[in-house]
Amino acid sequence: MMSITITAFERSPDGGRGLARDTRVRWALEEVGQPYKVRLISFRAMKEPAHLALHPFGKIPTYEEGDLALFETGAIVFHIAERHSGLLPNDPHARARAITWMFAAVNTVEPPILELANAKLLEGDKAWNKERLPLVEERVRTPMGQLSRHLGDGDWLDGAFSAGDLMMVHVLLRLRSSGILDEYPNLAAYVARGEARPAYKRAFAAQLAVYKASH
Ligand code: GTB
Repeated sequence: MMSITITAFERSPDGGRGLARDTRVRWALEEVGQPYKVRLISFRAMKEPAHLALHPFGKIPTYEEGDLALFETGAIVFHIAERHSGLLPNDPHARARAITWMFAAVNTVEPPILELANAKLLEGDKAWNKERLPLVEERVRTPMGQLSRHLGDGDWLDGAFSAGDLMMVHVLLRLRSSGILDEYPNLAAYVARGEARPAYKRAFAAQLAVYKASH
């Protein structure tokens, strides 16, 4: 097995809460038991040619394994899940459904959550923000209510824990500080179930160590 190197923020703006997107890649690697190295990148270096050659959009994380270089956490976690056992079921239909949940996490649930984060972080000082924010929050609550109904009293989205749950839990974590996650007790418990996994704990501790070293 080739050695794996990912990139992460040199100084994460998330306060060490594991919200930057390297955490989901760390988590996937921990779930399948693959060791990895981390190259820390400054915001400036992220926009320079060397990093842009790895990540055309100038972001973290990236994933390097031999002469393979990947970006986009959905694709990286999918790659990890395909090459190692533990993150995708073997049954072809169950596997396709788990992959569907990975896409649902990044394509349906994450966009309104990001929009809410942006509305708070980047547009908080705009005169129209107070009027717009409730609309943005409602666009988060709609898929949250639907996801909550789908999950019901299940532990995971489709049977056993999969890469779909890994992506979804990490996407939902970003909502916790808004209070909206706790409006859906079964989703809050679902996220807590993800955070209780030993692999998540190792990933969280590793990103926290980077944060502490930089602050
Ligand atoms: N779709 C891409 C993926 O999933 O890989 C998105 C990658 C992405 O947006 N990366 C962010 C980045 O590099 C880091 S995670 N941003 C730097 C830039 O664009 O210049 C985003 C993030 C930032 C801060 C917090 N936080 O403070 O809580 C959480 C998440």
